[in-house]
This record gives sequence, structure tokens and C-alpha cells, in this order.
Amino acid sequence: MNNRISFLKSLVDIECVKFGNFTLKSGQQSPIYIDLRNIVSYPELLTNLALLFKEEINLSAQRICGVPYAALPIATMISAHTGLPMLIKRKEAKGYGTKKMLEGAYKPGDKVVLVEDVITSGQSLIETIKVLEDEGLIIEQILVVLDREQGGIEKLTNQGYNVSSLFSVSSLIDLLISENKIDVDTYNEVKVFLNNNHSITPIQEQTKKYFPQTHQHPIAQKLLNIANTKKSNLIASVDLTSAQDIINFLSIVGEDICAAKLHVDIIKDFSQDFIKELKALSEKLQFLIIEDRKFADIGNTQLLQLSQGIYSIASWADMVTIHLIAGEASLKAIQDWDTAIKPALIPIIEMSSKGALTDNDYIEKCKQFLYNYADVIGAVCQNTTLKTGFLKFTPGINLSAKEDNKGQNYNSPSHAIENLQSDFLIIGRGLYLSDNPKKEIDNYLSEVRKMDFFSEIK
Ligand code: 5BU
Repeated sequence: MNNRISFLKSLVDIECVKFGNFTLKSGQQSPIYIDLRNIVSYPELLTNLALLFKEEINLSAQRICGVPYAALPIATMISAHTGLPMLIKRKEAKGYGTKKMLEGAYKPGDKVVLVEDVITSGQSLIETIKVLEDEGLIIEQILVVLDREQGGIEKLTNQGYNVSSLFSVSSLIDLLISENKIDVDTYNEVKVFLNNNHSITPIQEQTKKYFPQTHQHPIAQKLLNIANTKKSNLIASVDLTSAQDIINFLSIVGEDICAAKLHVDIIKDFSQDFIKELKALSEKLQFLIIEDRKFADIGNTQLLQLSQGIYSIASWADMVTIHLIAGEASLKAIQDWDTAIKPALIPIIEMSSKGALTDNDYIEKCKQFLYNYADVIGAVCQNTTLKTGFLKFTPGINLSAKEDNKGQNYNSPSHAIENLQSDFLIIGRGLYLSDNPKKEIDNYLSEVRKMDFFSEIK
């Protein structure tokens, strides 16, 4: 069978293309769904695609680059089959070191073939083109797998780029009807939809972050319930040093947060009376308590630190943070601790500070075991994503500052939700140093709520 035809049919088989009734971000219904990301799990198909592209590539090209993320594996495969060296365009600049947006070996003037999975408005391509051109590279050719026929190709062609696609949605449905893979009604519905929707937001860019609803851990479920009810995923990091100041501050912002995060070891007048007052306030205003203890020791010591001393953290904290630097056995020691009340665990796998040693290698090592422990409800991290069902907590959130002068890096709430895919945002000085914390938390909340983050998944 013709390679192109068999490739298109496979896209339907692996559900990269689906027919039915899909809800778009705009609320519109669409009869077709296209998302080529699944292809990464089908190496044979990826190879076929690379071979189809190989026939199209200009001989004068010197580099190949995929638009992140969907086209990265496609570009990699083409690179392997053509010998064209690959470049990687980052989605976000590194928060440390060189802040480079483009990785790989290149020099200004190199001619690049850009690869994209699906083109709709062409917006993601335009963003990638800008990064490459800012580096002095020349866009020799743009190759796209599927054109949604919504004006993207024309837009780029008008700007002088050489763009072509292997397939269009029309050619896809023409083929599928001729092969009896879709019926006439579906075919007509898609045709009408294509004619009427030249400027809608593309379906494959619809992967929207919704706030999680359920969790198997009771404390995490409680946290989700509070956040969903209040429509607030904000956690106030209350790094104040007097017990009264903490209570006063939480009396003001408590109703708008889902949790308060403490560092009890910085409170100069810590007492169990303070904890009593704090717990009463947390009941009244409905927020949970995280002790940001950052345990990082051998299992036995961690158990002592959790249960003993003047703080006796395990008796009152709903959640605690823990580094995994000591290895899996230290985590397991807490998991195996058979006690009536135990805080949920939030391992720190990636830090917000400049030059943090939590590099990808470290993060991956943590991920190899952290998901296996029922006490673990998620992780503190920045760029890395977590397995579905695990909650992502991100500190280093500030509406106005980009950094402090002590190594902290900040992101805005919208960046954290949209780009970092964070579930919970941890805000410290942005709130407790504000002259008007009530007004300031409203500013944070309105940015979060503006994003429609708390809608139910349709
Ligand atoms: P800030 O005032 O918003 O910068 O406070 C951030 C809080 O989060 C503070 O208590 C830190 O100890 C905590 N934090 C962090 O900033 N970055 C990290 O990677 C981790 C914790 Br883990």
C-alpha cells in the first residue's frame, strides 16, 4: 500500500485522529479531534513519517528543529534518517546558567528545516521561527505533518517562508471515506465544520490544565475539596517569625487560601498554644497546614524529627516537605511508620533557586521511586511534570518580582499554571510583605480565576 495512505490510516488506528463530539476551549463542538502526540509511542509509524519527510527535505538544509513538544520526536527521527544535525528549541528558557532557548551545535547563517506536527493558525511556528532567527539561523523550509486548513500555511507563505504539509484535513477525510473508515454523515459534518471555522483555536492546542478533583489520599482529597470550593489553589508561605504575626496574617488571608505553609523553626515564640490557635483558625477559615521542614536525613532521624522535640510536627501538620537526597529507604521508613496520625508527604524534587543542584538527572532518580509510596501526594517542583494523580506544588511565585537578591527565582501565577502545569502555587513575600495582603491576594486570585482553571473537565 502507498506509504502515505497507510500512514494516514494508522493515525486513526492509534487515535491521533478521532471522530465524535468534542468540546473546544471556546465551548464550540467539533466533530473531529486531532492530536499527533500519541505517535511517540509507535516507533514504526514515526519511522514511516521520517521517511516520508526525507523525500521532501531541501538538500541545502544544514540543521533540523522540531516545534516543541509534539514535533521533537519527529525531528529526532528525521535527523537519524537523514544525518541532518538536530537543534532543540526550549519551551521556557533555563532558569539558570546560560538562559539559552536553543540547544545544539549551530552557527549564525546555518539553514534550518523546521518541523511541526499540525498547523492551524501557525502561532507556535511563528514563536519558534523568532527564536531561531534571533540566533541568526535561516529558515530554509517548514515541513508540517497535517494542515488543519485554517489559514496557517497562507500566513507563513505570505511572510516569505517555504511551507508545505504532507496532509490536509480534507485529504484525510477524503481518504477515510474512500476506505470506508468514516460514514457520509461524519464526512459531511467535518466538511461543514472546516468551512465554518477558519479562525477557531486549534484542537491540538486545547490541552488545558484543569484543577484536579480527586485524590486517593484523604489529606490530599481534603486539600482539593477546599481548593475547589474556594476556587483558590494558593498556598501562603507564612515566613513570619512571631506567632502573633502569623495568626494575624492568616486571619486576613485564611479564607482565600487552601493551605498555609510554615517554617516552625523560625518562629521565635513557638509554643503548642500557638499550634492550638493556628489549628482553630485553620478549622474556622478552612485551610490546611504544611510544615516546610524539608527532612533530608536517614530514616530513623527523620522519624525522630517528625515525632519528637518541642515541635512534634507529626501531631499537627497536615503535610510536610521532604528531600529525597537520603534515598528511597529514608522515605520508606516514614511510609512504614505505623502511627495514628501522619502528615502527607510532599517530596522536593526540583528547587526554585538559581543554581539549584536538582538537575534532570536528580529529578529522574527521585521519580523512579517516589510514586510507589502511598503517603506521597505529589511533589514540589518547577519545570518537570508529574505522573497523573500526583499534585504539583510550585514555590517561587510572585506577581511583580522576577527574583530576589538571594538566589530566588519567581514565576507569575499564570505562567506556573499554563506553562509549568502547576496545581498549587506557593506565595511568600508577595503576600506577607504586602501593605494590603487582602487586596494583594485578590490580585493573585483574579489572575488564577481568569484562567478558568477550576472548571470541571468536560
Ligand atoms: P517567597 O517569599 O515567595 O520567595 O517564599 C517562598 C517559600 O517557598 C519560602 O518559604 C521557601 O523556603 C520555599 N521554597 C522555595 O522558595 N523554593 C523551593 O524550591 C522550595 C521551597 Br522546596
